[in-house]
Amino acid sequence: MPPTETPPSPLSQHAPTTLDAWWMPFTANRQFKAAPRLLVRAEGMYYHDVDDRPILDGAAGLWCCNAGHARPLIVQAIQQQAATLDFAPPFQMGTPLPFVLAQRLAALAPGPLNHAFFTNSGSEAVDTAMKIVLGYHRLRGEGQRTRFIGREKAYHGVGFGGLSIGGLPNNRKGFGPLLAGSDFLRHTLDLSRNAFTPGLPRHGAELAEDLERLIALHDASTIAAVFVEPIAGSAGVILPAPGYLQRLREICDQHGILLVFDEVITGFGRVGNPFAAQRFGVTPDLLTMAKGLTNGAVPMGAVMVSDAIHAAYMQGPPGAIELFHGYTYSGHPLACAAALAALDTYAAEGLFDRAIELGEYWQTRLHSLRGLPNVVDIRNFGLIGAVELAPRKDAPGSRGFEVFERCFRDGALLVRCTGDVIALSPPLIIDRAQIDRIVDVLGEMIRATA
Ligand code: PXG
Repeated sequence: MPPTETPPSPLSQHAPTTLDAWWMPFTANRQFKAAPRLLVRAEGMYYHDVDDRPILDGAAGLWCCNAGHARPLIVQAIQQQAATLDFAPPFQMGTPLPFVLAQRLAALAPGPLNHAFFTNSGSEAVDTAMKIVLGYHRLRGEGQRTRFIGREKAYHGVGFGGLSIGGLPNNRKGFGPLLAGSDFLRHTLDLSRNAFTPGLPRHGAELAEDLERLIALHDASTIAAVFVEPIAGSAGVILPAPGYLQRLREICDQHGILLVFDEVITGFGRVGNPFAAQRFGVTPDLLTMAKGLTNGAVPMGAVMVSDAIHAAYMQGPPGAIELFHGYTYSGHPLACAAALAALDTYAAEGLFDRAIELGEYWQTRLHSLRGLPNVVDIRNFGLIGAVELAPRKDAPGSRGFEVFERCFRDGALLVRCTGDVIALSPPLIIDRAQIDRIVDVLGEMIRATA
């Protein structure tokens, strides 16, 4: 066989003969299988589909691949680790890499967030954080603090914990009463006052006072923690007004309530700085992460925990297990190797600065789509963007989906659609010409979609 330049397509080895057996997640299975969109390889800013068309990645996969695809350090680290130590038990045994990674993350995370608990996903990170919070209050003699406060339109994954504090009706409605006692802050999306504002919205900092309403209703002594995404991603990019997160922090402090930032999307440079906590200057008590932690290359999540919370657990008889919680794959060697190489890549290429360096250009170009048919709002912060389209009467979501589909099919561009919002989160290695391309294609496809 003659040598080939491009690696063999996985499809040539494993071409599916039927698409029926895989029940795909968060997907219209029958619609997808009738006209599949299959990606078979990726490099840098581009995917390649089954026809080997390069597809510009405007979504970092699914908010994951912040350094782009097939990055050499990460590929090598995974390959070497797989050949050196594939797996070892993390319960009452250890391997070196999770210790190294936890230390690196402690240095990267804000202030006192110096301890990492490893999971395999964002959902598991959120559920883990909820359990750590409950145990912490119990250890301090405040075991009556069992109530969680989430926020309307929030996404905290699909475990029963994260669902219980999540605020997306479609995700919740099929699954019964969920965890008792959760309540919700109002969301901060307000097109009537903030539509087309470049960057953070001007109005809405006062929505943080909604926490006072919930405290008045439930009494602070019953509330364990407030969970928020600094920027909500899945709901279609919802930004906080300046001062909103600061005010949540103040109110939590006044009442002994823990504040948890879910940074599964905002972490690892998406808004400049390693975490949104640093960009916004607000330090939570716990911080959840996943996705960009390994650049999406191996599943992994983590919860960063403050010194005070960790210290509350590290007492009693030294032989006692401090937290009855963990996953077979907590701190998996391959995931840790990928994460360390991802952190090295981010550092070597200054990727945590990119969202700030490119932020203004991104903002100007995105807002040039204002005035196109059906565009009712454009939102941006860091290297996140959203173009909101008016829903069709009686078919909400169909216009957004059609634009997404057209971008892929006719524009060779991957975007994310969530309802009628087109969400954008390109790899941080993107250049200006590629930003232009995203905006041009998206504009063309919005025009082509009635
Ligand atoms: N928290 C947040 C803030 C997330 O965005 C999760 C938790 C759950 O992570 P896992 O790894 O369990 O999926 C997420 C996930 C979208 C989209 O449409 C976003 C996510 C997942 C799927 C779709 O933007 N985020």
